[in-house]
Amino acid sequence: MVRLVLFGGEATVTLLLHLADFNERRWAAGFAAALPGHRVVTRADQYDPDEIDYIFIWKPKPDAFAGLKNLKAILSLGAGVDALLRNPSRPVDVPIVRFMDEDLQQRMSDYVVAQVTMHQRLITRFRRDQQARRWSQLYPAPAWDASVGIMGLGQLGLDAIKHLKVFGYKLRGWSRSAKQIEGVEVFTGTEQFEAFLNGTDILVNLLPLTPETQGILNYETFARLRRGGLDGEGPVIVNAGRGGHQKEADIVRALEDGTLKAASLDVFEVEPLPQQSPLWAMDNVYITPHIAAASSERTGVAYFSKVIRDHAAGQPLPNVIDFGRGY
Ligand code: NDP
Ligand code: OXD
Repeated sequence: MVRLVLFGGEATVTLLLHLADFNERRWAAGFAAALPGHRVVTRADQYDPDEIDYIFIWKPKPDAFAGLKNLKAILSLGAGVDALLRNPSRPVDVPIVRFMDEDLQQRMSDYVVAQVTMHQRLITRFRRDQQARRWSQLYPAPAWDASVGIMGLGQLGLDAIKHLKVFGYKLRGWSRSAKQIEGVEVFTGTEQFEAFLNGTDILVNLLPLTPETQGILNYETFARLRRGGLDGEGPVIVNAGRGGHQKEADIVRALEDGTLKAASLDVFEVEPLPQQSPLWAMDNVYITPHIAAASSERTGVAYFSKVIRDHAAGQPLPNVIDFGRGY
């Protein structure tokens, strides 16, 4: 049995799982196997809230943290922590560790590459032709004529850039702090946002949801994108950040009046996307149900078991959220 030293004495730690939309029992079994000698409980089990050292969480209920007075860290199954930061019962001084690994990056880059190549190859146009049984030859311009703008140059944005580069796209990126990325034209902060948009045909959102980025995918933003790119099939947006980034009424309006030519949306203001949403029926909208990049059970258990073991042995926590920045 592994025995861990916790704050000077030997102790067994207790991990509580609080997961929605994921198989809580299976993750718990994974953690129990990876943390021998420690206690792993789910919300369905009997436990004393005072004994919970760590909570592993996704889609927290409003009272998720009620009674958890001795928490040492909040472990987020998601890379995005906006829902955790908004949770009314969250103890505000307990550090949040978010998930991030190569597997998650690769999944997101798979999604981004699939959407970007689909739009650059004018699939929306050829689908319209197919529906009309129309044989209309148009040869899509090569990748280097298409300008892809990535909002958010963090763990996911940088990985997407790495993968898109291979295809030859003209790449630009936008972030809060200045950066130099080889082969990418980088824009910084609100003052350079318009210039970033002006040269973008395919706008990919990989920002975290914060008060500053809420609603950033709005009509004004769309109207600033480059017109006429992608053989007249641009501009296009791809949103894999959060639904709170997009104003869906603005997306519908922009698609209807031609300000946008197409949209790939993985996230929505309300999830599941309500039946009455007009987005469902628009043929230039490509909907996926928040599946762009799921956290892997295998690598997630390995990652957080190590976080717990290391932290219990006195090591610092990795990937801790900066409460001031909100991500
Ligand atoms: P990171 O924290 O690594 O990177 C965030 C990036 O956004 C940074 O480059 C940061 O700038 C930039 N940024 C933040 N605020 C602003 C701002 N106000 N203006 C300009 N740039 C800003 O995040 P990740 O790449 O790991 O993840 C991004 C998001 O992807 C997550 O928060 C989550 O919401 C979403 N996601 C979605 C998934 C899905 O399945 N749809 C799966 C996983 C994540 P700087 O570099 O200067 O700090
Ligand atoms: C995440 C997500 O934040 O899946 O990891 O949305």
